[in-house]
Amino acid sequence: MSECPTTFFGTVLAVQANFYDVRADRWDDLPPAAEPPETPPGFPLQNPTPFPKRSLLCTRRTRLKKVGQRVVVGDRVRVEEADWPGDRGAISAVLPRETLLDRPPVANADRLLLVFAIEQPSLDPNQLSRFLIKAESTGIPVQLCLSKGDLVSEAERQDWCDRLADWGYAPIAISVEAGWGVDELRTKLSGHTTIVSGPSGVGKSSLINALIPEAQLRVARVSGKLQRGRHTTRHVELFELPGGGLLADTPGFNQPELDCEPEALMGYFPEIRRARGHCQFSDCRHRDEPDCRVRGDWERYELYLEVLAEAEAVAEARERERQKKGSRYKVKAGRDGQKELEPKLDRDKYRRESRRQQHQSLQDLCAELEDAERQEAREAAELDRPTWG
Ligand SMILES: Nc1nc2c(ncn2[C@@H]2O[C@H](COP(=O)(O)OP(=O)(O)OP(=O)(O)O)[C@@H](O)[C@H]2O)c(=O)[nH]1
Ligand SMILES: [Mg+2]
Ligand SMILES: [Zn+2]
Repeated sequence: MSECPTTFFGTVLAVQANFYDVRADRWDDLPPAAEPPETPPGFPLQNPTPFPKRSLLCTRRTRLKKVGQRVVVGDRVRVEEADWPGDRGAISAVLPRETLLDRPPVANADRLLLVFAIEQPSLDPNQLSRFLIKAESTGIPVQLCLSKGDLVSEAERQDWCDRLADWGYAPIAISVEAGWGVDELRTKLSGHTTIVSGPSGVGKSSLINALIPEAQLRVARVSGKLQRGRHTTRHVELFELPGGGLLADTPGFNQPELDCEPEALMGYFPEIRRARGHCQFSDCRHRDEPDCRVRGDWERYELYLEVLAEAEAVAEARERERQKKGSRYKVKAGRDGQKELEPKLDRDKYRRESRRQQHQSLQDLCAELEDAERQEAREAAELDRPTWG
């Protein structure tokens, strides 16, 4: 197969240990190894793979490992030394990411599909709101889906849809069991890279199986008093939608951790985004500022105040920690005029210490400083990019 491309661009669909399943982006570049292997009549393939073959199992070049370049599901990558018959290739570069979700790690998603069951487990508006805030904080457009619609009356479904419309969302109600709503959702997701998320047991995997029968994801009965799922899904993988587009199932979780900045929070409420033009103050938190017109008569206003107070408490704690760290180090001018942090030393204690001890404690402090810097870099990186989950 000399005409096979040995270098191509593709998308990482799954990651298992140090192997990456990479799907080539363009079919027409690919080898005409299009014929399925001959099988004797009467012996159909057990698991027929689609032809022409389009994905390869790849490793990551050592150079990428050395510079700490991670490769995650959804990454667009360059593959070299593609060996099509041997099903091997090597990822040599990762293209810049459009988006990056942290937990689970997925790159380049442009849709978040938030699935909540109306019953089993019953829909908790507070929990849904927290998921929505978290989803909004990623900056990726959110589509809401109300699942297990067959378990309630049409009137109850409509009530939920109306209520969520007041919040600013346009949910799609579905029933995988009864088979309705799924087509509408398929049309919405076509051409997008979508992360399916939501609490455990709401039917995420069942929905993906309905959209993509080949996915054959495991589903499990919800159980116990809380009607929780069993966290059946444990790793992330992208599946191709028949009409184009990619879909990732994710493990369900029940309480998203909210760690957003207080001033960013209002941007995560459609109700506030809608009404912001009416508030005359540019830096208003819409709480007790006199004459604020955003404050008031919408359903989730109390929840907004509650989450705002939480976010402020987290921000204050973070600031206190930063100041504490700051007071342990002083800024001094380095040899090349650059500012450097130097640990402040307790003078009396310092004088009493032997040279060996001094050396030791400085080493400790340096290590501490390095740790603090690493932690700060981690925190900065975390704040810079969206996190989910
Ligand atoms: N009545 C009804 N049950 C459903 C529907 N969709 C899924 N279920 C059931 O809900 C249970 C949980 O479904 P899963 O698809 O495993 O849920 P999940 O969200 O993937 O759960 P985790 O992987 O734990 O996060 C299973 O017993 C499904 O059969 C539906 O439309 N109607
Ligand atoms: Mg699942
Ligand atoms: Zn205001």
